[in-house]
Amino acid sequence: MSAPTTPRRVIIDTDPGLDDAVAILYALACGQFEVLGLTTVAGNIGIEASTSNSLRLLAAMARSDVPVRRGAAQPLCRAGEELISIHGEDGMGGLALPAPQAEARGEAVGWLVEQLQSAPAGSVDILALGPLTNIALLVRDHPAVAARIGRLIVMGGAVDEPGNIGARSEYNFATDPEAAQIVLEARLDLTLIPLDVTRRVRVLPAQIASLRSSPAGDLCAEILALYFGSGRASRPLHDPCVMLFAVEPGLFSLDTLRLAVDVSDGPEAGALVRHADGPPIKVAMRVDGPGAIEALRHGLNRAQRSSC
Ligand SMILES: [Ca+2]
Repeated sequence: MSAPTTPRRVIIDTDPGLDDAVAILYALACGQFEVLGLTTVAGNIGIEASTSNSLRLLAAMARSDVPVRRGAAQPLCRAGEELISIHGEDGMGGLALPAPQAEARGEAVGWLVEQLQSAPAGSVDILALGPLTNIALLVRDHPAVAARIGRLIVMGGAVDEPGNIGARSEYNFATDPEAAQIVLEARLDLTLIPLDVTRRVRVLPAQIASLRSSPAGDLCAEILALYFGSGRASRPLHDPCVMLFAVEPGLFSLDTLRLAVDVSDGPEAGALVRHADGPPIKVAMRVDGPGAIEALRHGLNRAQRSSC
């Protein structure tokens, strides 16, 4: 185990989304993170629903003390798409969540600047679970502040694995290819968590019941039941892999790859391509899938065991 001994200060950039929700629940429950706030981005659903879902999820966990800041409503240069069929009309598969107990105040990028400037350089990590629009705006408009990010762990892209939007393109990067390009070229302490590993962290229906021993685990089990829909033998946990890498990096194996992002207008926009002139990027290419599911279960259930 290589878990940090003190909670790591993190900001979660997110577009919930069912697998975002599992990732956020884990982050709140596992005791390894001090979650400074959630910044929202248009992705699985539009920015208002993404923000509302974040607030409702925090309300369900009695964690409305965690601030939510509304982020980018559109990709940097492209028309946004409403792909609500992925996670149901509200982006959460119709999950029953309480009304928000707080409001989203201010906007995401300005708040990120405040947080990063007021903390020691390198002491705040960003866990990015959606299109990279907010992070690209931070890099583009405030590069010196972006350089103060500790670790930036990003779910996105597909290297050797087929895409989930196009034959080679993954959803988060395909939604805003230019943002992905800006972030990959920013020379930050970036680790990429692509489909090559997230498709191998799969939960089975028979495992859902084992999550039910804490409030976070109960809600996670409800979410996963919706995520399965009907008749699927297993489901990949894309976004939770970001949190699991942050806590248990030993579950993953990294390669350093030189990569570029396809920013054409073609059907593979957003696809990652190996490119000799591309920036060197740390990429998780292999994972202990069953170990990752066990780490998820352990983290979700921690709150019950320690009564915190
Ligand atoms: Ca997401």
